[in-house]
Parts: sequence; structure tokens; C-alpha cells
Amino acid sequence: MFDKILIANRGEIALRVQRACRELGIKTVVVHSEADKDAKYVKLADESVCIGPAASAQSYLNVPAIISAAEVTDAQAIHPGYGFLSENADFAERVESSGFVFIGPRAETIRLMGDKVSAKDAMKAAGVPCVPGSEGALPDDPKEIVKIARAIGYPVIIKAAGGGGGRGMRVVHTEAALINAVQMTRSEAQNAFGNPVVYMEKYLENPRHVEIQVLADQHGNAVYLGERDCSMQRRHQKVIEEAPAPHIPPRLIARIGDRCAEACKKIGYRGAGTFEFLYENGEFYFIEMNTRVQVEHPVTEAITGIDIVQEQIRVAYGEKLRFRQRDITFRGHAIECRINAEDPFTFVPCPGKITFYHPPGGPGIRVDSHIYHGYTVPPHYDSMVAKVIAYGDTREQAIRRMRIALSEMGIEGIKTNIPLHQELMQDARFVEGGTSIHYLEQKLADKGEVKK
Ligand code: MV4
Repeated sequence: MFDKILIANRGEIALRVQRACRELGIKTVVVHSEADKDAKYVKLADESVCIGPAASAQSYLNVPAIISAAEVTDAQAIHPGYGFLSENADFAERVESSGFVFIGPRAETIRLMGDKVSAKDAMKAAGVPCVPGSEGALPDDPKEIVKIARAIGYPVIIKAAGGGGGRGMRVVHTEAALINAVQMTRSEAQNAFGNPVVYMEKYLENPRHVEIQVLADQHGNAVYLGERDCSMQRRHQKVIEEAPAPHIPPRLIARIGDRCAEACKKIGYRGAGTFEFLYENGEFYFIEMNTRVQVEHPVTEAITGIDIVQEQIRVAYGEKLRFRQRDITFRGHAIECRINAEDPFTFVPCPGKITFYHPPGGPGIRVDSHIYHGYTVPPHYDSMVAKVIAYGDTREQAIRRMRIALSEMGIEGIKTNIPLHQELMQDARFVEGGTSIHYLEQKLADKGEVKK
């Protein structure tokens, strides 16, 4: 096994990766910005290297500084966590060409999935069902574009090949609005991603966001670890995730899961990955693939008993997967609430010093967080400060445990969205399960709490 891994990330995921390394007997190096120098997880690491000032562009995105840190500390592999450089193919390439192992897929796979047109092409070819749409990129000729939209049927959605995660898309309801919308999306895409390529899909009006977790080794083996429902979101930021997805028949999950695992084998995928689907009227439609470990991975760990981060490290080292699909069983239900340092009603970020902290506990409760009494949440990064994961035999039990956990949890000195989560855990439609991607925004709008 690796002797030493460098963790190229911060906050809760830096601590999460560190714990996985510890359990595997691997030493850790954490790189950090000046703003994170006093964080406890930095001190907990075997070694730490300051790689630049607070601004991410000069620290957590500073490729030469990270590679140098790996060189001076003699690390053998780099774990990128999520966000930052985790899905940057050039970074993965630099890591490997500098003689380190990138804990993630091959650079060419990251590049393939980073371009949403090539990702969809590859998945279609590998037998994964996709949203009906244009055959690859849209042509320039307006007449051709009109023809494609007519064949698909309105409403359609125009998406940027370089986009993803909700950036660079536009819904079109009528032929009159089509060509202008394509031009606007193209020029925005050129500005934002340096790539004017756009494609078209049928716009699904009220889907759920259901994703499949996969794990693949470098010996041609791949499995799926079930699904997660991430429909409870606001402005493309997930708020609550859960596994399994409520009210979806297990045989449908098994069918789509097998397709995903097979697709991994076909494209030579390695490591952990997530297939994102829209789910509507009993059908799955692939939209994007994420080539990193995700924030919400703990709900899958809870229902499978598999440590996804440890498995990422094992397969990166070259080990064979230690289980086959038939060895993987799904048991119980898990819900994750993302705790953010923000105003619970305006969603304005609220960094600052934590003057009191009491984490929840008890049966079925897991808290992934780097915060502590006296910690200062810096203003430079994402506002997520903790994840509370509640597990139970049933969804009802998981909800009950989450309600108790949220009532126990005390964070003072900064505002958090705990009150929003408490409200959602009592929301009749959430408790029923199976709400769409529009539910939370609709609920907030109905309450008159969406402030522009
Ligand atoms: C869609 C869609 C409806 N129809 N594609 C937004 C994020 C990006 N990953 C894809 N997204 C969407 N693609 C078609 N053909 C609706 C969304 C969408 C969405 C998807 C997942 C989670 C939240 C969302 C919020 C708004 C829109």
C-alpha cells in the first residue's frame, strides 16, 4: 500500500480523507492556504505544507505549489477530494507525469466526462439511457437547429458542452425563441468556458435527481453501490441527499446500476464515480458523470457498509475490488443534511468565529466536520461546515433520528441553515418522499422567502 498520501483539499473532506488514510496505515500530508493554517485537521496530519494565500486561485488551485509539496514531502499519491482540482484533467496529467498517482480516473476519462457532449456520446454508446436530444453538438445552420428542435418537441433545453452542474443552460418553449437562445447560450459558453459548443435535449419539466455511485478497479471490474436522491436543492446546491431514493422499485435501480457498471468496464473507468440521472415517470435519463468522490458519499457508505474513500485509495494503488456485485447489499436508509454557515432564510453566507459547538450523536448518527469550539469559518471558501448523516432501519427512523440530531446540534457565533433543515424534516411532502428538483425552490417562493 502507499506509504504517504498528499491531500489537496481543505475542510471536512480533507479530514475525511485523512481518516481513511489513517485506517489504512498511510501517512498524510495536507496542503493548506494561509487562511487554514490554524485548522485542527491541519495539525492532525502527519505533515502540512502552506501552499499560498487565502484565495483559492493561489493555493488550492495552485498546481505547481501542490506538486512541489508532494515532491518535498515524498508523498506517492495525491487525493484531490471534491471541488478545486478534483475534475481537472490537466492536473491529473501533471500529477502522473510528475511520478505520483492521481487518486481518481485517468486524465483522459476526466477530459471525456468534462465535455458533456463527449460524455453523453460515450454513455449512449455504452448502453446508458440518455435524455432524447441532438446527435452531439448543434450545427451552425439555423434551419438545421429548428429541424432538430421540431424532432425533439418543445420544450427543449440548450446546454453548453463545457458547462455542467447547472452552468450554461437555457430552456426554450417556442420556435420563435429558439435561435436567439442558442446564440445567447453559445456566447455565454464561449465567455465562461472558452468553448462555444452547445447541444440540445428534451426539457424534462418535473424530474427527480437520482445518481448512481460506481466503483471500478484497474483490472476490468466495476460495481454499482446503489443510488442517491439529491432532488432537494436550491440554485444547483444540494441541501439534503438520501439513499435509497424513495419509491423507486429496486429492480429499476438494479437495471440502471448494471448499465452503469457495464459502462465503466467499457470505457476503462477507474476509481469512484457518479452517474447523474434525471428520473421522471419511471425512466432514468443520463445527464452527466462526476469523476470525483462526492459530498454526499456518506449516505451510500451507510447503506452499503463500504468505505468509498478507502476503496478509492485501494484501487488507485492497483488492488482488485474486494467485492463483486452480488456481495453488495443495501440495508436501511440514510439521510444527509448539509450544514452551511449562512442565513437560514436569505442564504447569505455567514463566516466568522464559532463561540460554541455541540455536535449531535447517538445511534445511527455520523457527523463529518472539521469545525470546533473557537474555530473561525473563513470567508474565502464554500460555506458548508458540517454534514449530519442519520441512518435507520427505515426512512421513518432515519428522519426521526435526524430530527433529534438537529435539535441536539448547537453552533453559536455564526448563523447556520439548521433551522431550514428542521423545517424540512417536518415538511409533509419531504416526509412522504419523492419530491422533484423544483420542490424546495417552490416551497421557499411560496413562503415569500426567496430574496433576489
Ligand atoms: C436538465 C433538466 C431538465 N431537462 N436537462 C441542471 C444541472 C445539470 N447537471 C443538468 N440540469 C438539468 N438538466 C433536461 N433535459 C433540469 C436540470 C436541472 C436540475 C438537474 C438536477 C438537479 C437540479 C436541477 C435544477 C434545475 C434544473
